[in-house]
Amino acid sequence: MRLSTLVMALLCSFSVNLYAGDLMISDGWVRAVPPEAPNSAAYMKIANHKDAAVTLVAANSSVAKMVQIHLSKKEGGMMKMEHQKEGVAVPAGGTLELKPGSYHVMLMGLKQPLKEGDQVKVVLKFSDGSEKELMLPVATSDMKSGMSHMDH
Ligand SMILES: [Cu+2]
Repeated sequence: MRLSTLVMALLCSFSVNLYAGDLMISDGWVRAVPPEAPNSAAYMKIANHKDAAVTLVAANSSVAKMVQIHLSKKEGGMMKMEHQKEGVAVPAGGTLELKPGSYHVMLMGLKQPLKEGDQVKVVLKFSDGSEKELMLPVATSDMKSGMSHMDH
């Protein structure tokens, strides 16, 4: 009995350490745009290691006047973007992928040009009160689609 209590305690502390991150963000990038472009978007994968769903409720960035979470969808043959006012849930144990043609963090009213090689700070806010501050590289969608042109 004593031993199993000890083992339980060890297991618990182990899992607390292992999942201290809870939300893991990877493969983040921001789309490079021409200098006159008013908007861009940030993409990333958000893995939720908690046993409860967490919602990405908001985001902000110093490079844009306004930041919204959008979903691109096809409607009547046209691509349309829909503001996700309630945020987007990341299921327990699941991953939310923000990618071109789907969910994205919309950077609206850019205050500066975004060119390849730049770094952009983006802060994500979640329903559990946590925030993630990211430094994301600016890249072209070509580089990220797996069809990069390596000939130059
Ligand atoms: Cu958008």
